[in-house]
Amino acid sequence: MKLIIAIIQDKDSNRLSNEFVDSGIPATKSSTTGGFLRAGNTTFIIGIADERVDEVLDIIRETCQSREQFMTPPISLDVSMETSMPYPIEVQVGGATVFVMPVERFEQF
Ligand code: 2BA
Repeated sequence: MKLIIAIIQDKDSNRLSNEFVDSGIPATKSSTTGGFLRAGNTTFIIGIADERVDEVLDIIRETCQSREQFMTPPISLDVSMETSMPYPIEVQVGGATVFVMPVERFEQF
């Protein structure tokens, strides 16, 4: 068995939930926040048999799009105490960031 943790964009989360339900893939969905953009994203936790891992990864790959996003860094004061005006920077946010981990033991009571 493997534990899959997939961090995806909020915009793709409903479609991905529906795909998992249709395919009989059990998943837990959690609202999370990206450390860099500090914007909401969605994390799925999926416990799945080894032989279905590729199926799960294929669904994630097909459902989650990569997008460009703009972020404005916070206003900062430089050493001369002058404010430097922040300007938006473009960031490519991936379709999904996925971790696949071995599960030592799985119990449901
Ligand atoms: P955020 O941390 O909000 O990052 C959003 C996007 O900003 C990232 O997209 C990346 O393109 C860019 N980015 C992140 N850190 C950066 C930095 N120090 N300098 C410049 N650009 C930076 P993704 O790489 O596709 O990541 C999307 C989200 O997946 C991340 O949101 C974070 O929540 C999660 N993530 C990505 N890599 C991770 C990791 N190694 N461990 C845990 N979570 C991760």
